[in-house]
Amino acid sequence: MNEKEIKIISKFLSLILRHNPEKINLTLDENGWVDVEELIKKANKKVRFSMEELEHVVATNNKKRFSFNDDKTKIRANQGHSLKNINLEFENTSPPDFLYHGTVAKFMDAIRETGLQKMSRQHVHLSKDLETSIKVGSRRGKPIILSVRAGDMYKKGYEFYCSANGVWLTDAVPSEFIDFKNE
Ligand code: HQG
Repeated sequence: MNEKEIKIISKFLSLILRHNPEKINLTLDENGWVDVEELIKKANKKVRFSMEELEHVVATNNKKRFSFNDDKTKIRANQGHSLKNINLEFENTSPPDFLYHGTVAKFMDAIRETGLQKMSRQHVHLSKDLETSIKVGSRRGKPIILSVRAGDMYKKGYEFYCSANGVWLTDAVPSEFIDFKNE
């Protein structure tokens, strides 16, 4: 498999495991898992891959987007779902004092007004390092990096989760906890 083929499979997995399993007539269980054999079989009409190729995509994915269960009979996306009612069994965890969010200028008025909202995802996504947040923001244009006083939020009772691939998640960030000085 070359990089291009790996990317096609990875994008397809994101679509199926986060957003639209019905596209290939699959349903995720309540914790977001699907049976690997069934996935490979049902994906076949759209994107063809073997178990070995799937293992390769999971292992090399730049953001560790997917995980197998222990015996590799099931697979799920680690975060990023737009599907509702998927319980990824996150545990409320104390975050670093500061987390970062990369965005772009056109959203700033709304963010000032309503804070960070989860929009179409299940959570607001935050990064522990600036570099990652710059990459996330750059997907949409010239990045603006906001720092979030996550430690203060946690002390006030807001919940934080760290996904299997190290993305910090929370329900919403009120603007009082956002440091706007970096824009
Ligand atoms: C913005 C990718 C208006 C927010 C990335 C962002 C990340 C608001 C956009 C992961 C807003 C939502 C997540 C408000 C936030 N009003 N706009 N109140 N609050 N926004 O893609 O954080 O490749 O859902 O700033 O690398 O950009 O999918 O979130 O620009 O890790 O694995 O609304 O997605 O990873 O966009 O990215 P997204 P995100 P994957």
